[in-house]
Amino acid sequence: MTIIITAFERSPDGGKGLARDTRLRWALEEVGLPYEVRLVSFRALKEPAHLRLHPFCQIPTYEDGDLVLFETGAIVFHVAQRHAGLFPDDANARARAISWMFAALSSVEPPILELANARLLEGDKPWAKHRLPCRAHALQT
Ligand SMILES: N[C@@H](CCC(=O)N[C@@H](CS)C(=O)NCC(=O)O)C(=O)O
Repeated sequence: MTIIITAFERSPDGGKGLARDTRLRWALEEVGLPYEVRLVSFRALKEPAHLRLHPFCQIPTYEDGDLVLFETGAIVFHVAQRHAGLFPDDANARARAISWMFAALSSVEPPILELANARLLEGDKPWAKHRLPCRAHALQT
């Protein structure tokens, strides 16, 4: 059964690969698993067929036969557990790698996203200049 992941039909970065499906592509390619990509439009994200795959109507998703997963962290974790090449064999080293997976998603990604949103979505607001240092500070702690 071929693994199928979803990605944006028209990604906001103009197809440069900066959406979160990159994480799955990277993990799958590292372990040498073939996969197909189903491209979805923004409209299709909200339709029942996609909602069955992702409760928050987002990409990426992962399908492998009967198994459907969402959340990049969970998907990469699943791939890393089942296929050699991503996790170290040593139990403690593996536990440290898992710590870093959680850190990436819950400590590193949120302030980066905040900063990107502050620049891209709120940069033209009159209060943006004052708000930006607060968000930048979160990245330094
Ligand atoms: N925590 C989720 C975030 C998924 C996410 O934010 N996906 C974005 C694209 S990178 C998306 O589908 N945005 C469209 C939307 O939310 O309407 C994960 O890591 O999988």
